[in-house]
Amino acid sequence: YNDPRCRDGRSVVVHLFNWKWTDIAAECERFLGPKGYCGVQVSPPNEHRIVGGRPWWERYQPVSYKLESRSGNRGQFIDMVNRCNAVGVIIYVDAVINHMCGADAGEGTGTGGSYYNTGSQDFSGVPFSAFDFNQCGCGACCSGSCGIESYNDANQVRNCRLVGLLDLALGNNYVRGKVIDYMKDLTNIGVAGFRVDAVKHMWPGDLQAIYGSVGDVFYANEVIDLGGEAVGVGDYLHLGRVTEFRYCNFMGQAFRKHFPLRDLRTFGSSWGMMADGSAFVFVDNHDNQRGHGAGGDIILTYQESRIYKMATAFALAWPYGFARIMSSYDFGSDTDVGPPSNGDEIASVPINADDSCGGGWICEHRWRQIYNMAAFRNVAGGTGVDNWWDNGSHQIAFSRGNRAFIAITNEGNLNASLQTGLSPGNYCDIISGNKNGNSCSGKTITVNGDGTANINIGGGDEDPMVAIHADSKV
Ligand code: LM2
Ligand code: CA
Repeated sequence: YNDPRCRDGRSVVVHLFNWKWTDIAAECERFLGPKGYCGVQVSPPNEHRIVGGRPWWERYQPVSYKLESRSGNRGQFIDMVNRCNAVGVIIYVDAVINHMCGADAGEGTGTGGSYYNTGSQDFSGVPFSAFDFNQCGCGACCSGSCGIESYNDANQVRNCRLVGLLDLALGNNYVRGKVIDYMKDLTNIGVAGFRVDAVKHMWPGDLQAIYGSVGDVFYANEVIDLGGEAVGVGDYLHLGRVTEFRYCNFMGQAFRKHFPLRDLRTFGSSWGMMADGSAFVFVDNHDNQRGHGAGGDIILTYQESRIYKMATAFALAWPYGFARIMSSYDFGSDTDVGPPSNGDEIASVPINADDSCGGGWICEHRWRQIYNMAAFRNVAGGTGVDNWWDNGSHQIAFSRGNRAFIAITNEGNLNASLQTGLSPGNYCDIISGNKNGNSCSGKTITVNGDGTANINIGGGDEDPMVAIHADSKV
């Protein structure tokens, strides 16, 4: 369950949040495959509620398990999986299995035309009926309101309604069977794993039974745990990787200078985070980048691009956890707004000549400082941290064995002769440029016979860091 199943030494996945299947297929072929990304986390592919104004979060309100969503239909989904797999890029599905749509939805039809009625709790496209949900009352959900009133009460967290969403009775064999069929349909199509939504709100035993039947694929269990609640990440570590939300907070604190970068020397499980082999890590996700979920103002996003690039560079250079990059669309300050669209149809992602995206799509995964660091992580492979250096404050540098080296300053100019661990030669700095054959469009860094190099970074630079690796030699 913990093995991400990346192909050919790849190591970083991208969340193409709310992209259409046809665009993801093209992106695998034209960019993700060539740049060495491992895979894509896609938005929930199942039929969902249509909410007026089309907020992004309608995707988290399932109506059936038909593969008919705002991102496209079943045929388009299958074509995407096949085309991505063919270029070595795997697909993870965001599986929303804790609940169906909000109790407030009433009567209607979903994106695949299936009828639902939340009064009678009928979802004809599955079908589910009232027997299949945790009902209000101390038989299942014992909170007065039927919602989760206390996160100190594990029964409420698992059996009551998360933000009013009708809560599936996953202990019921019929319900489990429908969820298993859905997930197996996806693995049969060629999906390599799942980001499982709202895992904190499901019983570990139910998930164990479901995963046991779905089979041995990758699972990234989403559990928001910043401490102090009845349910935590520890309850799920036997079920695959688990999201490490503390990591987002630490990255925000570090690059906002709440503590010196020097302290990151020991960054890892000794900081109260889970073990390396369990962690699913990211600087931000689709919730906390817009103030949903946990984290608040400490979270770094594309909106503060300079320190976001710095934090992402560190995250991808540092050997802890399996890493996911967020790929956003611009939401300004509207935390509900859905993806760029032409009416109900999600807009295609236009690609500019400089590799960036237009049309309101941010495409962090196409920022050179980010995609080149994904390659850095591939090249570093399983090597450890060596040659740590710091100035006692906000300047750090380290190598990954003899494979890769990075230096970052978050305060003042960095001018020092540092041990890179690399073999002698000229290297292209992949932060400021790209290597093309034997030339480099950015800075060139010379590693001397003894492995040292003169590192000079302006503290006020837009990208106050340099990174080189075995494959960036020119
Ligand atoms: C998740 N992880 O555990 C997702 O990452 C998160 O994005 C989902 O919430 C949540 N769990 C449920 O799958 C989002 C969003 C909520 C939104 C729900 C359902 O953050 O704001 O709730 O999706 O669409 C919305 C309304 C809320 C309403 C609810 C039910 O914001 O006010 O509650 O729908 O209609 C009455
Ligand atoms: Ca539940």
